[in-house]
Formats: sequence, C-alpha cells, structure tokens
Amino acid sequence: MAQSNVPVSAAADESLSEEFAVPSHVEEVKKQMAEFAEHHAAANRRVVLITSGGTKVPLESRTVRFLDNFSSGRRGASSAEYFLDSGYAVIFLHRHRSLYPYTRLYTGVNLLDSLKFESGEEEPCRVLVDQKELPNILKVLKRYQAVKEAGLLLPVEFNTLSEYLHLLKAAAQALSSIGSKAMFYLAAAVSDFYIPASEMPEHKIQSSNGPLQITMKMVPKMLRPLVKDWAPQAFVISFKLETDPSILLERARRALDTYSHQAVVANVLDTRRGYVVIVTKNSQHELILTDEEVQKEVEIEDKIVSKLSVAHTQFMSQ
Ligand code: 9Z3
Repeated sequence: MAQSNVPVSAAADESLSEEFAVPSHVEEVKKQMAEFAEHHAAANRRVVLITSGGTKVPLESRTVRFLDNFSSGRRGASSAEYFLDSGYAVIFLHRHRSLYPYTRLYTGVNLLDSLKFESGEEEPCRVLVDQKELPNILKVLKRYQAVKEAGLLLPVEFNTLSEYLHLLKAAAQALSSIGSKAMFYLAAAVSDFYIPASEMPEHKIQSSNGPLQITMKMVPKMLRPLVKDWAPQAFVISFKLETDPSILLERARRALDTYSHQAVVANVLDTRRGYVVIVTKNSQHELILTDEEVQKEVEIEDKIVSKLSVAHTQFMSQ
C-alpha cells in the first residue's frame, strides 16, 4: 500500500492534543485494547471496534448546560451482538449510559416489576424472575454469560467529547498491530461543533445578560488520521446521517472520496431502523426490512453486520 512520508493528517492530530484534554486513563485503556486485540487475533479471530451513542458538548466549564444529540446507542449495541454471533471479538466504545449489548433488550422494563420472592417464612428467601416481564431472558442471559466468560466483549466508556476523541485514537493505534483483521464500525453520533476550553465561560451563563449567542469551532475529523496514519490496514466503516433523503447518497460518496475508507452506511433519521444504504467506491447496496421481517422482530443491524463481515473477508484476502 502506498504511504506518504509526512502524515497527511498532522494538523488534525496536533489540534487534538492541543485543544482536547487527554484523559488520565487513556494509556491504560490503550494497553488493554492492544492486549485484547492481539490475544484474539492470535486465536484467528477478527476484532471490531464499535463506537456508539451521542456526545455532550458543554457550554460552561462548570457545566450546567450542554448541547446533546438524539442518538440512543441502539445501532451500536445491537450491532455488537450480531458481530459477536458472527465470530468477532468486540471493543465497544460507548457513551456512558447509552444502550448496552443484551441489557438494551430490557430498557423499557421496571426491574422490580419482573421480580418476586418465594412466599414462605424462611429468610433469606429466593427471588424469582417473571419470564413474561423479561421476554427471552433465559436465552439472552446464557448468551451474555458465554460472551463474558470467553472474554469476547471489551466495554470502554466515554463521557465527554475529549474522552471520545482520545480513546478512538488510542483504539486505532492499539488495533494497528493486527492489520486487516481489525474493523472500525463508527456508529456514534459525534458532535461536529464544540466550544474550546479557552473560550468557555467558567460559571453558569446568566440569562439576565439577555439572548445568548455562541460561536462553536469544528471538531477535528478523526477519520482522516485514522485511515491514513493510525490504522492504515484496517477495514473502516463510517456512518452518514441526514434528515433530507435527497442529499444522503451524495454526502456518503463525498465522505468516501475525502477519506478513502472502505464503506459508508448511509441512513436518514426517521427511517434508520428499517432502511440503510451501504455505499462503497464501486457500489451501493440497499438494506430494507420488509413488513414481515418487522413483524418477526428482525433487526436491520443483523443485515448490516452480515453484509459487512462478508466484505471484510474479501478485504482481508486482497
Ligand atoms: C449513525 O448514522 C447511526 O446510524 C445513528 C444510530 C446515530 C443514526 P441510534 O444510536 O442511531 O441507534 O439511535 N451514526 C453516525 C452519525 C454521524 O454523526 N455521522 C457523521 C455525519 O453524518 C459522520 S461521522 O456527518
């Protein structure tokens, strides 16, 4: 593969360390991720790094207010399960409290409504699960425990935008040693804008000062250094979200042209659970859930992951 001597992305890389505080645990997490990746690659397993959830951007350094976005983390959490079912080991880089593999299936449930204790005088008595309240709990629990015991899922949390950016860089560097066995599946909805720490008021913004005007800077694009410098042999998938379907494919193609990675999963906010397009340099492939599939509770992530894992196999054999 042709590589330039000077990293194309040095500017993005520099602004990352200058403008975003480096989290204190980043080196420790990087080591964990590198060991995880090497262990699984040695067992001939592929490793996918999934990013998941939204980001919060603070408006004050002693933060009272922040800008957030809609992402629930469902795409990332359900995809993690399908990647595990397809034989991948998964690093799950997710926003704190966004949806999590397996537990996501029970987010609408009040735990206390699904438990009861065995009647009787004896203490301690046993607590029982009402399986009607937690559908498929036996199957899900078995799968969750098997994944955990086999050490196939490495969860890594982020809270702030700075943490996300530094942990993604650390992950990319940690996975570079396993070359094309690594996949990046960048499903997180990361803010494009932020207020630099040096320009942020320390204290709560006062409404008595009248209407608020803020200027935000552009968040550096991580895809460029990831593809060019940090993990140049990896199979890289980004996601493109729009609300206007008429510009979706053009934007997805533009991202591919700009970053030269392997594929973009394009989706529209309102239809994202049932329709996506996988765009590559030479193709575009629609994935749609039929009404019958929706009835049977098939998830579109099942289709996305099978399509991409086949494409990853082809990529590795090139
Ligand atoms: C996505 O497009 C994901 O599919 C969703 C999933 C965030 C829509 P949920 O978490 O939703 O299941 O509720 N992720 C990427 C969104 C994004 O911000 N992409 C950037 C862009 O479109 C490029 S990296 O410009």
